[in-house]
Amino acid sequence: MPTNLPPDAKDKWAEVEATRNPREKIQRMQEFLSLVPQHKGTMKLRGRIKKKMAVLRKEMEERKQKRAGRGGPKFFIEKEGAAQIALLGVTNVGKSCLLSAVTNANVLVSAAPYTTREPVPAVISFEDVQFQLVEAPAVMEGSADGRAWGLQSLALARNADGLIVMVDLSRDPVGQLSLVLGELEKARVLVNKPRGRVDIDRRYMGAGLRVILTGKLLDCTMRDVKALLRSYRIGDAVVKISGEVTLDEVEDAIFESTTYRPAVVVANKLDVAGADAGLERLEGFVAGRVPVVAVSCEKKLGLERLGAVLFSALGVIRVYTKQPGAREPSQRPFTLRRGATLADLARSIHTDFERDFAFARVWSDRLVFSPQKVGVGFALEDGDVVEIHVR
Ligand SMILES: Nc1nc2c(ncn2[C@@H]2O[C@H](COP(=O)(O)OP(=O)(O)OP(=O)(O)O)[C@@H](O)[C@H]2O)c(=O)[nH]1
Ligand SMILES: [Mg+2]
Repeated sequence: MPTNLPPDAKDKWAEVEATRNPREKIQRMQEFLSLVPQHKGTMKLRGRIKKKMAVLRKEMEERKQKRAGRGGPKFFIEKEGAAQIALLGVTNVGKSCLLSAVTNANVLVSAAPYTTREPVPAVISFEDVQFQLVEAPAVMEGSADGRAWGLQSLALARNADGLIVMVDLSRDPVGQLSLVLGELEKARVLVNKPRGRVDIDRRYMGAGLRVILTGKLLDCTMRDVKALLRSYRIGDAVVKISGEVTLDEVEDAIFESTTYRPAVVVANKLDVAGADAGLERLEGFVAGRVPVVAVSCEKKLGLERLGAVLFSALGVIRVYTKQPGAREPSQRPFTLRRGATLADLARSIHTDFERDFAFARVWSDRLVFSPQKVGVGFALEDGDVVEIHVR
């Protein structure tokens, strides 16, 4: 639905974007809200701006606490391993129990609600790769509006490479999943690949406006897009549009971009009576949109499948490098994302490697001739053995 904002509201938003100081930014946002007409088309927008203001307020509070030496809550956990996975769910579904079952993290499992109040990082292994699993404090109704530590948990999800949403099969798993997905959506995190996406990268003054269209505009022309951006005084930016996108979606991206995070639903407490019926309802609701893994963390049932499902959902591939002339490849793989090329591999080994790259030899069962001599654009797959030759 179009927001049909009046020009003075759009001008005000340009002011918001230009303001760096958080206190002033909140003030400008408040002014912006007072200029937004109250109708159905602006309802979502108003909600989102209020959320943004809540995030800014929390961040200011956090900084104040840090200065006072009281530590304060953690929004980010430094990444380790092939990917960082945020473990989310309402309270008491067994998130800590999963950590204690599959990692060596020292966490408290308890029947009391809201036991975990700070993010807990841990390491989970699958074959020869390691992922970082971070238990987020419980998500609840209102998390995205700043209730309790909700904003931290959602920031964790936004910053992670993938998500596990855990539900308890003995207590309305569909309701729990909808609640968590709803809060994620309010925080602009989607678990299903959107049809298209818009990225607005604001640049310095005088840089000009460049719109790069690799997808398709569904209900408008390039001229409409530029006119819309200009009406918000966005004159210096690189705007990338891929997939299929509507003009409303471009307008949406002006306020905040949406992120997509691959997710796996872990359905816990399979051991409890009635869990089977819960699982059936859950699978009906999910309808194949994301993988569902049924487990019992307490009885250690079904957990052996988790690593492989995460590995495939995250699109991780392993590549083993070999020194020219060596007989065996390295034991420890480089981990990359599906679709990565030799250029990506070379870059992740060393920046010089990409510059000096001459050719590579790749060993794989999928190749007709193995080893095959290939160039820098060659698309790698899981299990490839690669020997890079430099100039
Ligand atoms: N029957 C059964 N109980 C479980 C299972 N996994 C966890 N529990 C119980 O569920 C309760 C909550 O477990 P936690 O792991 O602390 O839950 P959490 O999701 O980390 O909860 P908070 O951190 O408090 O939000 C505990 O009493 C666990 O013993 C399971 O597979 N089966
Ligand atoms: Mg916990």
